[in-house]
Amino acid sequence: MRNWAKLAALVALFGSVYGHQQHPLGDFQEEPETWLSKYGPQIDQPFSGPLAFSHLDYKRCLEDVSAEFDIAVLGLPFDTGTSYRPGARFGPYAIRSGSRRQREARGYSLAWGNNPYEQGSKILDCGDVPIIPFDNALAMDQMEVAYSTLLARPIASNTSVWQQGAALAKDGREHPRIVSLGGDHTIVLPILRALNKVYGPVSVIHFDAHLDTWGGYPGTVTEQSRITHGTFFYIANEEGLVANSSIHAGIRCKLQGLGDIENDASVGFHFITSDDIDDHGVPAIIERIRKRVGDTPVYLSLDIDVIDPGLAPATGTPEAGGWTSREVKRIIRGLAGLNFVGADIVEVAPAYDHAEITGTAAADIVHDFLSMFMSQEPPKPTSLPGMWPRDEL
Ligand SMILES: [Mn+2]
Repeated sequence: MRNWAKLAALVALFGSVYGHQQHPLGDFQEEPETWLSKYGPQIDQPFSGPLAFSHLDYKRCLEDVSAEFDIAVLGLPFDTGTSYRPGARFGPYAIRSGSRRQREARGYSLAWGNNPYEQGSKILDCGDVPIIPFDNALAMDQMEVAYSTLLARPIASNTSVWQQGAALAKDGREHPRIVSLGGDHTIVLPILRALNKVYGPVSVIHFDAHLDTWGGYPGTVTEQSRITHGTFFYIANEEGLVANSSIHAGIRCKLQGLGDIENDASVGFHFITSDDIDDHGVPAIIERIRKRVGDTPVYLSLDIDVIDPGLAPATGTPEAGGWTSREVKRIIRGLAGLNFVGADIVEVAPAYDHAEITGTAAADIVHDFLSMFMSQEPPKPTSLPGMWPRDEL
């Protein structure tokens, strides 16, 4: 055993002397190569980096008055106005997470024929409003103040793609536009209050399975408890914020009765049911919406539950029999050129998601909102080499 131990010690000694390259005395070892010199910038991959919408610049715009933008993406993580499943306070996180495969360098879509990030407008992720989750009255005020704060900022670009913006505003100047990431649908009330100060009453294009024009839920006896994700349009109408040229799209919820529809009309809405897409098709739905709102200032609010729960399960009040994401995307393309003053996507509650289905769909629709804001008219059918010619459709 002693001989074996000696042999092992000798092998170890030779290994330590001859196993490594020797440097002559006086030959200083070179500095190791840096990441930058060898591999270049520390890029964010789709699955890495800080979480901003589509890897946009992220600034805390509410406090950073130097932040410049024409279009702000703003999170409103509020979910204490929901009647069934809570959890939409995580919606802004889920939508940003779902957007990670989107970026400026790969923003061109065939369907739109444009890249919204390369149209000359500065789009910025302005972070989230720090909304109190313990006091809804306070939360409403925080959301209104935050939205008004960003609306009041000067626009960033000299050459705006939104030529009609200044003409719509009461003060005759162009204001930034905000794409809001909810949050439950209640967030639209403070948003409409803020928009009203700049534009007056606006028409609403409302994608949703539900009307959201109910006067109140049973037992809501205080003023604050009247304000919920199913009643905010009723309150908004009481306050004169909604123009009588508004329209719902995708309605299929159950009602208390036809009185709900009469009430809905009194709040200022016409409506398109989910079945209408089978009976009339996408082009007729687009035409109906465009005719209804005309050239008024328009706010677009999209509840993710307009999409079938099979394709967007993570939401507060799912309803079977909805539209597909593709159908909704086609309708949105047909709305380009209307006088949009803002848009939102709400009711994404990722705790109920599977494989990020809902977050991915919502992020894709936000990309459509940006393209819609950038386009003066719906995209024309294109004919590209290798593409199925349009006249054969
Ligand atoms: Mn809703």
